[in-house]
Amino acid sequence: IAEKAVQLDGRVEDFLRGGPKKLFIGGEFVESISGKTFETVNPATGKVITSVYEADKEDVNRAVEAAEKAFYGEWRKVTPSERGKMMWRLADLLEEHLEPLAQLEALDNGKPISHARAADLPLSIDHFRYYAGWATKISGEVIDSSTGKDMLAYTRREPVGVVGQIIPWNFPILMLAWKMGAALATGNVIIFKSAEQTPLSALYLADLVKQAGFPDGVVNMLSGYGETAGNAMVQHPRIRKIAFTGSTEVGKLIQQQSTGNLKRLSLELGGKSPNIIFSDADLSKAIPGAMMGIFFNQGQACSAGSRLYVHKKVYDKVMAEIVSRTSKMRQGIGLDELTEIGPLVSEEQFKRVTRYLEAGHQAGAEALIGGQPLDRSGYFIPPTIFADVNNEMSITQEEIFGPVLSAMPFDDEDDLTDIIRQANDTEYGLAAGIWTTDVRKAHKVAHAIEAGTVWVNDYNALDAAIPFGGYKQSGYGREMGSYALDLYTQVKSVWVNLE
Ligand code: TXE
Repeated sequence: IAEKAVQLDGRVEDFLRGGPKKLFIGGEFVESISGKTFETVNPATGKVITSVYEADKEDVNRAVEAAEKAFYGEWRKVTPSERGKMMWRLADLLEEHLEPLAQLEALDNGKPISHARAADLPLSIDHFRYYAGWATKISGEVIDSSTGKDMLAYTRREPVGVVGQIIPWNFPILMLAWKMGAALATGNVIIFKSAEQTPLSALYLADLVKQAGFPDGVVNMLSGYGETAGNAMVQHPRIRKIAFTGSTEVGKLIQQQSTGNLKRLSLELGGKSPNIIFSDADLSKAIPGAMMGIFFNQGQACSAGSRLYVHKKVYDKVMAEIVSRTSKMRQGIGLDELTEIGPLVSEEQFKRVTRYLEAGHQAGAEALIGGQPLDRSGYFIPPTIFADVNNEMSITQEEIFGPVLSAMPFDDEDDLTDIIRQANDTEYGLAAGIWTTDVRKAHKVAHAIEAGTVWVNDYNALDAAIPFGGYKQSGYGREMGSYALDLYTQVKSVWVNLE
């Protein structure tokens, strides 16, 4: 157990001082129209950090007005190059404010501060810089037509307009960057809603958006609940697109609720990703890779490698080593620099994961380590490894979203059919890992796996340039890389009769 908190940065203290944190609409920090607020809780202690204004339908309407005003006004006049510069400036500001933002993530989400400093923030900064570069590279084509007339036909890639972005609580700043980067580079205006569990870092960042020089109304930040503010965004006829990351359940709801207004959707949903260790793998890499695959961010990652398949020849050795290393992981409050695994984000998640632990025990799975919530304040679930599991159990089929690994040996690695079948035996298809030194096997399995990302001899590698998204019920649309530009542009064909 690690427990010594870092000294809070003065900027975090300033930010948290005073009354409830305000919404950011039309370039101003404003109270919600209803005046309602909600509290945000430190998951390491269960105590309230502060409260924030709660956006509702009326606030969404107000944000849409502000966004449209920007879209048809000031934002139009900003050149692509200037847009890119603003995004780069925002990235620079994020870099300057890396420490307070990392601290807010650790405080509000519970994640280890060392991870927020080394992963969440640097990846977010890179993301804005990557898309800043795209701002000047959005182009159409000139296409020869066969109409027989003298025609000039060309395409333009135009922004969608007012886009809604709804994110979860597991990577508050990083998910914000994933959403905003491509949308801003392509000239859209944004209504953004953070998750109700983790509203703070987005509101801190709102001030940086202002400093970076974006015209008022280009970025609007709402804090609020899914059923109210989120739903109002989904139903709003003048929000032309929703980009959502969250549960498959809510993804389906959003699809149903937006049929009436035919919104464009991109959905990045849950996962139950397989991680496969073949007997020829370099185990010195595969073992820490499998652990990081499941325990990173307390298992609260859509890509978590929650199903571990290990070839029977090395199964006992691998499991013994994983258990031994797991027993040495330091669990504690996110604000301690030595913490490797923090609390879960909320009491609700804590209860949910606890129920899965019970389901695992009841189904006859053996907990090699962990298996019971920690008896202390805060929402701590220890890293848990279940063995003797099969593909029928709920713990191997459903997304647990906690530090809970299900491990299974597999028999045949010459004929790959069976392990591929097992890996694909899920309704999800977000990611997968393969550990082997055999190139042929690596590519054969990578091609056969039904998932949007496959890592070979690595896990959880991310880069703003490499697309990410789901197969099957893990959603559709690709964020990151050039692919995300398609989510935020629409193509117009212009015909000019030259005769
Ligand atoms: O997610 P929700 P929750 C999974 C994970 C987790 C479970 C529940 O398995 O245990 O979902 O988490 C907004 N209209 N993932 O309940 O509800 C909500 O306000 C519009 C996987 O926190 O999906 C928040 O901003 N928006 C996942 C966001 O959706 C709505 C990450 C996510 O919340 C809404 C998070 C509605 N009707 C959870 N209802 C991943 N794949 O990364 C809720 N929201």
